[in-house]
Amino acid sequence: MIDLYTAATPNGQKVHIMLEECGLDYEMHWIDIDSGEQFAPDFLKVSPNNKIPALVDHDGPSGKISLFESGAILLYLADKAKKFLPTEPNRKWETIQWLMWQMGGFGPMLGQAHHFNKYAPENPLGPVVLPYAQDRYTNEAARLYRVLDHQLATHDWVAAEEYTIADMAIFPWCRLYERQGQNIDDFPNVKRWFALVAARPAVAKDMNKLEDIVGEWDEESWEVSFGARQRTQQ
Ligand SMILES: N[C@@H](CCC(=O)N[C@@H](CS)C(=O)NCC(=O)O)C(=O)O
Repeated sequence: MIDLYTAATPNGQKVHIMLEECGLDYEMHWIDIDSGEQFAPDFLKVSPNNKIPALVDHDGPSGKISLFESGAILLYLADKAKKFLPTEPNRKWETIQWLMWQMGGFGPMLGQAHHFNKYAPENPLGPVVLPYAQDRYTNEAARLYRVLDHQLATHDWVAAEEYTIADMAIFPWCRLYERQGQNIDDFPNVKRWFALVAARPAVAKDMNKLEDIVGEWDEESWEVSFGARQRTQQ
């Protein structure tokens, strides 16, 4: 049995999709990251970085195991289920390469684009800084979408000529393209691939579930996510 600690965000959604795709036995525990539940001592024991997703597998290969970081969790589940990570070495490493591209670039940069376009207070450091940050991350997000679009121009799936954990990691970030300052029509291959992934029953099931879980965002949520609460932790 697997306990998954998660929220309705792209990093959580990657793991929801993988668990559904693999048909593994799991229970979801929703962590309200807007109200600060990620700072609860019991959650920090599983996820010392105060972030979802985190997972506890009571039936791991060497007994109970607990993991944080969505990329590590996807690799763990692929290894456990023997699914969605090819075994042929070139295809396996190509998949891991695109997974790392998402973990190190596509996720963090799109996250910054989202932050400066939606959450940053007006001109926090002076009149020039906010537009600079918005441009910097919106442009970098567009560059990364172009890299993905180029890859998908000649491939049905992101890596290894099959549906893998790389697709699952990248897909949820593309849902929020508007908040990242992007127009999906600028990336027609991404658009085609997105529809292909979204049509999978496991993915559609998760997207329906997430629609019911959109939380309220207020000043306190901002403080929890970006303010003093983050700096006083640990
Ligand atoms: N690199 C981490 C990023 C996880 C992450 O940023 N989680 C966010 C939600 S998408 C979170 O839990 N934020 C709460 C906080 O920072 O306090 C992963 O891929 O698991």
